[in-house]
Amino acid sequence: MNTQLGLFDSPALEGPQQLQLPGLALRFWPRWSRANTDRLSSRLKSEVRWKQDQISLFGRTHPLPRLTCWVGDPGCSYTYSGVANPIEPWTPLLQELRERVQFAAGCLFNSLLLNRYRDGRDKLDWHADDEPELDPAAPIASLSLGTARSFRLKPKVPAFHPGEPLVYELGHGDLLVMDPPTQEHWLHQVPPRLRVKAERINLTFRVIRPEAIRHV
Ligand SMILES: O=C(O)CCC(=O)C(=O)O
Repeated sequence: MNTQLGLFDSPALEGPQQLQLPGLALRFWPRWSRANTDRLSSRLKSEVRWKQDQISLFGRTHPLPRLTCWVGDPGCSYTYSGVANPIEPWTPLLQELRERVQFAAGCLFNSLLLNRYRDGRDKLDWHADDEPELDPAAPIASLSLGTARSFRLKPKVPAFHPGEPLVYELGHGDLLVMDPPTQEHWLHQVPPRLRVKAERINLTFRVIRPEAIRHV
């Protein structure tokens, strides 16, 4: 299939692999985006307005260990780790990605958080995407591009899944959808991998609750 942007030649047509555990529901399409993912990564690197946030920990300020960008429909602002994010508009490329991910996930998304891990030192600590402005009834769809990194999940209550965290090695073009009530009961992280020298970009499509949308 050729699109206006020519970035998707053969989107995966097979159904997702599904995993259900207490409080957790995942859908996973390995290599969901098969063609031109290198071009897609390089366009995202150059077209997205990446920013370096600072976080406060124990009274000291540190750079967030990754670059980020928050994209959304008007009024869809988002604050996490005490960082309020300016809303960037959808570019044609991000809009095309949104439409394709919506089709796979079966949900209309109004916002997107992009994370850019410059190398294996960049990381994301244990957390759930359960901030009050996010719609808890909507899935979160995560598209990975670039070098593979481990994505780990563990329950908030260990008895749900005793033992080691679940691990997905999220590689180039993989799509992982976290369905409700995963954010309510499970945490996830991207741990550091010091031997990794290459970049990874991750896009998480989200739904801001209508009541939380600020009309200006
Ligand atoms: O980089 C990833 O795979 C996960 C991103 C994520 O969990 C988040 O932005 O909350």
